Amino acid sequence: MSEYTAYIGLGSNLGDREACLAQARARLADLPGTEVVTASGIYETSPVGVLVQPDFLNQVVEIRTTLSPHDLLAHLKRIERDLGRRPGLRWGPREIDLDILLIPGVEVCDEDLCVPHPRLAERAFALIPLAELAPDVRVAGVRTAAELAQALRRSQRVEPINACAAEEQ
Ligand code: GSY
Repeated sequence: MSEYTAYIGLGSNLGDREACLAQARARLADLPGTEVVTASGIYETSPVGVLVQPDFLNQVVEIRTTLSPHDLLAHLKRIERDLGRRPGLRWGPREIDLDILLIPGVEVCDEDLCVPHPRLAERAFALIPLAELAPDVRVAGVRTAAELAQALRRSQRVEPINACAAEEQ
């Protein structure tokens, strides 16, 4: 497959959250045919979905890859398992969550994978870091990541904890 850009959402709210994100970034960089281009800052965010659970750390990573979207998904699921994630409550706490948020120019939806992520346009914890990397990327057809992030900024707590995370890459 020819190389394309994908934006991956990272989230952790169990264990050493920063270490989980760092290990996930390292594992993404090791995937076949894949390069980590850049990473957003890390944000502490209030949980969405199941509200009574620890706060998350969230980040978005931009990659270039030749893996097909379904192969990429399979690798992400393996990394989640390797970093300790076990099946549990659907929207409950987890060491690591890796989602394909967006692949510019690509729409896929089947029983295994939907890209763009179906709840991206309502999730400040994903949109704010995405807008840091790609403010002009179109998320829901007509609106950009920056516009959607701005609209949600006050409704969900999303606070930067580490403005220098991108420099580690
Ligand atoms: O879909 C990602 C897992 N997740 C998160 C998350 O990463 N951050 C916040 N703030 N809330 C969440 N709820 C779920 S489920």
